[in-house]
Amino acid sequence: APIGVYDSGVGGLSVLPAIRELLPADDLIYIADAGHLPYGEKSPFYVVERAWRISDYFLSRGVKAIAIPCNTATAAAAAVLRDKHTDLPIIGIEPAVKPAARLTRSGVIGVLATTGTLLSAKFQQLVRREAPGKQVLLKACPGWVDLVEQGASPEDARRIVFEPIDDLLAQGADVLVLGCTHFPFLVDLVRERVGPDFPVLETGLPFALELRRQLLAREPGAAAAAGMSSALSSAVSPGLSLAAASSVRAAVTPLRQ
Ligand code: DGN
Repeated sequence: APIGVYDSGVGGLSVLPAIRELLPADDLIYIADAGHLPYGEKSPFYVVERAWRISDYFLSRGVKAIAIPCNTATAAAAAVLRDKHTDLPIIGIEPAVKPAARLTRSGVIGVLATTGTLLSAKFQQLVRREAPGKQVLLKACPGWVDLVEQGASPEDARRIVFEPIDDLLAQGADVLVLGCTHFPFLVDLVRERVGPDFPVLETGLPFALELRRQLLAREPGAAAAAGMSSALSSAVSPGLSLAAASSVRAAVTPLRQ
C-alpha cells in the first residue's frame, strides 16, 4: 500500500529526499493542495477541513499511513486526524525548537514559520516544553511561502529573505529554525546572509525517521529496527534551492476540489 503525503503546495517536497532515502521501496502519493494555499494564513478550521477531505481521498486509495510534512497542517489537524483515523499512522512535523535550545549559546533562538504554526497551541506548548529559559523570537514569513510557490526577481527574493533574518540577528539569535517545509528551498539565500557555519535547522530527517519507525513497528518482527530517535535534527538537505522549487512546481499537479 502507498503512503499518503500532503502539504499546501510544494513545501513538503523539501522533505521528500529524506523519505526517499529512508523508505526507498515505498510508493508515495503526494498531494500539493495548491488550490487552497497558503494554509499558514488560514484559520485552523479551514486547515482541518482540508485535512479531512484529503485524508478521505487517501483512504479511498488504500494508504497505509498519512505523512504531513507541513508544520501548519500538523499543528492544526494532526491530532484531529488521529482521532478520526485511529488505525492509521499519522505522522506530523514540528519546528526544530528542541535541538535549537541545545545549540544556542546566546540563549536567543529565531523561529521562522507561518502565522498558523506560530499561533498554534501545539507550537506554544513545544516552546514551553523544549526551550524553557530561552528567548524564542517568532517571525511569521508568509512572503517566504509565496516566494517558493511563485518565484521572484533575485533582488526581491533577497529582500524578502534577508529582512526577517537581519531582524532576528540584530536581536541576538544565534540559531535559526526553519519551521515551515517551504523554507528549506530558500536555504541558499539564507546561507548567503548568515554564512556557512551558522546553525540553520529543519526537521525533514527526524520526520522521515519517525515515519519509518511507525511503519516498521507495524510489521511483525521488525520492531527492533525501529528504535530510532525522533529527537534528531539535521541541517537542511543538500540540493534544495529556489530553482529546485520551481522545477518541482512544474511537475506537480495541484489538487483543486
Ligand atoms: N509548508 C507549510 C508549513 O510547513 O507550515 C505551510 C505553507 C503554507 O501554506 N503557508
